[in-house]
Amino acid sequence: MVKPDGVQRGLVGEVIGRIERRGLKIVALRLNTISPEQAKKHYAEHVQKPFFKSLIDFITSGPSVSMVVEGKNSVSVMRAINGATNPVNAATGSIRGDLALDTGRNIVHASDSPESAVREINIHFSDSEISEYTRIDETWVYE
Ligand code: IDP
Ligand code: MG
Repeated sequence: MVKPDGVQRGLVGEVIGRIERRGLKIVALRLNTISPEQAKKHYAEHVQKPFFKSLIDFITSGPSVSMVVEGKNSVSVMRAINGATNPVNAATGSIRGDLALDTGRNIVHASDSPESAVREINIHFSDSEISEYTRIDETWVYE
């Protein structure tokens, strides 16, 4: 997900470009303002945290871009593309390490496990919105 700060800062293309160039395949994509209900489900694991309310207010404050991406080791690769949660600790070369300074404005979200991915995809997409296709470069990306 490109969070509202990424959309406002004009970084949608930058984020999507990094994902595409890495070789991951975008199979679903939408720009919209997510509802508080969706946001609370999405961040349910953080309901007890002191930053929960500000996180929900922020993530629902304007349009964000939700995506489903597929590929070999896609969860760990996506997390590395994004970088550490706190941009101070995010590696240079990652989205957060190159483009962000504050934990509460860290531009992107990515699921932290295949199980979380399934759960989160179901919050944001219906099955019919997810496309199955072969990318023309797959034989050059995968051995
Ligand atoms: P992640 O996005 O790297 O998976 P999580 O720990 O799952 O990080 O936290 C979800 C989001 O909540 C973070 O991306 C960040 O925007 C926000 N967040 C996490 N910890 C803090 C904090 O201590 N203060 C403010 N916001 C936080
Ligand atoms: Mg998380």
